[in-house]
Amino acid sequence: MIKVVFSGYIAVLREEFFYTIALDLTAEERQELENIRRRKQELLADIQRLKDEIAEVANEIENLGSTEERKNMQRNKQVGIQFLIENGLLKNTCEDIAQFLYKGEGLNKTAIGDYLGERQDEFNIQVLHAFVELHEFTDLNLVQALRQFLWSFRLPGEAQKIDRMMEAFAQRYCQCNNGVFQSTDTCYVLSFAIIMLNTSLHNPNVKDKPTVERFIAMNRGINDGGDLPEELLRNLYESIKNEPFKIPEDDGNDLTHTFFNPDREGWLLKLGGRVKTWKRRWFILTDNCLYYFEYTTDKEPRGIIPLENLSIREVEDSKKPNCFELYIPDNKDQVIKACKTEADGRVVEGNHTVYRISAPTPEEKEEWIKCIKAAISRDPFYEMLAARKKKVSSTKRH
Ligand code: 4IP
Repeated sequence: MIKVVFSGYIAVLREEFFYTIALDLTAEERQELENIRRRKQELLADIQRLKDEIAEVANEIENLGSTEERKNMQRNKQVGIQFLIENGLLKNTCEDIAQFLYKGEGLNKTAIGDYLGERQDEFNIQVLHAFVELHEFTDLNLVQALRQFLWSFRLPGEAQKIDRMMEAFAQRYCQCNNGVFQSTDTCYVLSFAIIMLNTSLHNPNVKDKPTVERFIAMNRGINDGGDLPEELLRNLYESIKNEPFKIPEDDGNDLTHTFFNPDREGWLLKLGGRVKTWKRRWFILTDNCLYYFEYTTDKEPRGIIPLENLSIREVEDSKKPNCFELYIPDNKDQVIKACKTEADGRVVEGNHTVYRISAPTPEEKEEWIKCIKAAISRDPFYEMLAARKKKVSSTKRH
């Protein structure tokens, strides 16, 4: 009978009741009573813990307000630097500010990136350099150094800021690892080749995953015209393949999306300019140009189409499926600026008012259109990168 009463959860909490009857209990029952008391204490402690947690969460919800407010709050921590300085909590020297940002405790990494990318005055530049110098890259390979660097803040979206920060990174890397690269430009260009490789390998939207051989081929001649050691490139490739970059505070705009590499290659059919014959050609899209070759192994292209000022559209063709066209907007008869190789080897201007192209499958047509559009859209960052690529690879395909 006592057992029945004791077994109920409510009864556990009625201590006084147990107390009054405890005197009449057997040793065994007393032991059981003891156990129940202990459980009661545990339950009460649990209840209190839950209450505290609920109160804490409720408090947080109340303070947070909307997501927008929360973002603003985080951003305001950037303005907080001024506040800390004014109140004597932070010294107004570039070293101290850099140290504060580098430690980054509780700071929003987007705000750190924006602050560091800013070029308001000489002082900001010094902060950026002091910040980069706090990173130790000695004996790290380029991927390891990039992992460390890209984790310490969020790369800003603006081209000029990206350029400034990556330039500072490349300088620091070369300073810590003398002799690995011929110039900081090589380090800069390879850093982006790696960031783009990360996108190609880990962004599920990129179907055509580059092999290590392709990565090596894409980086031919970038060491001031010479090649980097193949083993170095293989190691960098493997490292990225095995582990993607970890980017702070993902708001859906991480590196795998930001640096979508539009470069692409594959077989397509192309319609002739004056004489309308379809030819199967190997196309390579790179550096804002479309190159086509007769064979994949050819050194010289049969034709080069600079994409500047061109647009792309889908078209129906009565003879070939999956067609698209490159054309000059608002124009009917003007010939597209391009060059081609004649049968006798002479390089002449092309004769196309449009380039009509047919892809093997609807999916490939979509991919080509997407990549060509990305290459055409004038992204100032790609222009800067293309300019550096030209600088470091004077022997690359002409
Ligand atoms: C050729 O036809 C090829 O289609 C060429 O393509 C093309 O040059 C020529 O265009 C066209 O006449 P035939 O080989 O049947 O003579 P490719 O150079 O890929 O071989 P494009 O400018 O498309 O390269 P026109 O414009 O030269 O006629």
